[in-house]
Amino acid sequence: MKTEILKLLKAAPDYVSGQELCEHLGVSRTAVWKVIRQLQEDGYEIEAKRNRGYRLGESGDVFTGAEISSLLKTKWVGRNLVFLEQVDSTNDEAKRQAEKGAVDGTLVAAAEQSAGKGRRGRSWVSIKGAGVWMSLMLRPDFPPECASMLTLVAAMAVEEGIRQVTGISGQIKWPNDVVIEGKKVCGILTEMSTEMECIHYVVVGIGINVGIEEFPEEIQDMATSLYLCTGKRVKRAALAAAVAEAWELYYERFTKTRDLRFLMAEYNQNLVNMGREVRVLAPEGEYTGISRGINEKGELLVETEEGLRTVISGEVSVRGIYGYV
Ligand code: BT5
Repeated sequence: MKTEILKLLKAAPDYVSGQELCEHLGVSRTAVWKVIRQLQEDGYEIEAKRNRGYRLGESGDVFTGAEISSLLKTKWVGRNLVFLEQVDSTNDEAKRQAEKGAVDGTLVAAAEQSAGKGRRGRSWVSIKGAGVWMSLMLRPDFPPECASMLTLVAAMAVEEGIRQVTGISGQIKWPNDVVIEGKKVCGILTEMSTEMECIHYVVVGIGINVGIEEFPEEIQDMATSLYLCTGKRVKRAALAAAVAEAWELYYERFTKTRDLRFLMAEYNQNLVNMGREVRVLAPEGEYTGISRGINEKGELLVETEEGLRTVISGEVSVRGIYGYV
């Protein structure tokens, strides 16, 4: 009901009468009033005027399930939305939801993570109220070897979402970072549960630094936020909704071919190290070469003195010669 009332208030050019809301939703005036109070507590400015009704004012950065839902224009992604003020990790919560039988496309978002995760046991700084910390849970019918490509699909969706909301173009640092001005603004963590060569479910976790003003010293040189880049306050719910929409479009195309042919050119245009010398840190050793972009399987092609090498995501990191990018 909260989302419904929010949608009605947003759609109205002026006041919406209490009566109208009651009739539309088939509930009492007291029930409507209670929801209005909750919305005000969430941070919405709602003016209540006798004989006229309710009017929504200019609201700040409200990040709640109802706000995200009221903005979502997707067909199936995020239609089941789990929003939490605080959680250990949205990826872990998405897995718990999956185990409980949640539907394909479930979106888990939180205002704060107490144990945000990066790859290989690394931690992810997830300051309260300052980022989009969210995970998509999917139940695809393609084989497990296709799942690593989802990280690349997500990076493109994030880049698209950021562009729509801020007007700024980010770049992609293969395989799982989105960067702006050479610094990491978003990290992606894809995890999956498989059952006999089939995917039981996949969780694609997305962390976008939105309002962070200062990072811990260890990552200060490599991390940035949309606020630090633009000097403007970005609304997290609008960004989350834009990323989910872009994700749905890209993902539906991906599932048709199960490869990245449709996205390769666009992806390579956005690749931060394209045509530049990179350092590949692989478990078997380190080597350098020129980044030549991804192939249709999402692998990175690196031209070395011994010839073209194919880098598979997972265990490797790719760095610039002099630093992170
Ligand atoms: C990642 O790992 O970049 C994946 C991050 C995924 C985070 C999302 S948030 C929602 C969902 N729930 C989770 O628990 N996780 C996902 P990796 O490539 O391993 O990078 C991790 C490294 O990035 C750390 O070791 C730090 O050096 C750096 N780092 C940590 N927090 C950061 C931040 N907020 N911004 C930029 N860099 C950060």
